[in-house]
Amino acid sequence: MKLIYLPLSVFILISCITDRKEDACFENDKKEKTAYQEFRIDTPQEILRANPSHVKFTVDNKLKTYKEETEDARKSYSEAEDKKRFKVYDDKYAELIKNFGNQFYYINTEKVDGIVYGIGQNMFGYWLLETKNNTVAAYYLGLSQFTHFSKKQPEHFISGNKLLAYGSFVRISKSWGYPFGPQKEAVKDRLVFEIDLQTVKKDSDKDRFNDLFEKLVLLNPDSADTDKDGIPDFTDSNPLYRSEKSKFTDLYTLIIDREYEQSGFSKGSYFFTGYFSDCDYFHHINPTQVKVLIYPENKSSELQSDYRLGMFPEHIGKIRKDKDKNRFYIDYGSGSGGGYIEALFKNGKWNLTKQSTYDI
Ligand SMILES: [Ca+2]
Ligand SMILES: [Ca+2]
Repeated sequence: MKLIYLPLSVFILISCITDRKEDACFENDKKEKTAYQEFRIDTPQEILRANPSHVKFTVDNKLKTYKEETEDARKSYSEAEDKKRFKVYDDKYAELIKNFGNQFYYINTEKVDGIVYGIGQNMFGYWLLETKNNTVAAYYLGLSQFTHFSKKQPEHFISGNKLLAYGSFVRISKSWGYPFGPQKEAVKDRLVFEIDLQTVKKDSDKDRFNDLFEKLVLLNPDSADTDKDGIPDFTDSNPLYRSEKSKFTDLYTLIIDREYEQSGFSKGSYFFTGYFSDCDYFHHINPTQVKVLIYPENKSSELQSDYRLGMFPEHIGKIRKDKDKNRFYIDYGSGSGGGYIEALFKNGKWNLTKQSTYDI
């Protein structure tokens, strides 16, 4: 009897896995709802409670509020004034631009004992940057989009193991405002932040992503190769999942590469774009034009809410089959609009056509 049961149970197990993959990757005939979900907005108390213990803050009434800051930023300048402003920026941050390119927006810089320090901002929040001769390092400060660093910053911001910065705590008042990301409002203003750099610089697995960053994005801070595919987290374009080659994995890879091949911003060790997907083919992509962080839908609640709100500008849907067995459709949507991608598989290659059907 056992001889009969064994192959049968194996068969059932395999067919279950296949079905799950089918369901997660392909649209079925029942019309599914994939509408955008508005996330719950954190309360001011929750934001203050979420402040990590390595960050202390005090109030200095001489500093500007977030509202004053953003009003200043909205001021318009003449072409000549703009040119001058860009030149001042390029000159001030020349050393950082040389080493980190345009993957960060630079906020402050200072040279101490031959080391050029900087503060940079990207989609994750704020980073401490260091360049000394030919070695460069960037450390995520553990302060994310809930913190706004002001335009005016202390002239000397590095002192021993402390980093000083001026700013506010903010909350996201609306999840996506195109093209500037989430809209924000102040929770607590005129703050002097004092950040403990010993915590910030901790990199347990010595893979050049500090522990605070790895915890934020759910990489393993104790393994230099989270997905165990032989490519270290730091250089892996898809560090949460091992890359595989298959017809539909190649399709998702191509969709994302196409989206980013023209983007000068996407080149850099600290630049990522994020996606939620339950599709196994999607998980194992191997993009060459941008680095990706992909999470199954049920991981959403494990992510810090500000990260979740700021980091996932696009949605790429499941695959829809056509009567023509070589033709497929995939819906996409972002803060600026959406539509579908028509994918034709011919002579072992994918041909994509993108059709926009709505703008926001
Ligand atoms: Ca690390
Ligand atoms: Ca890896």
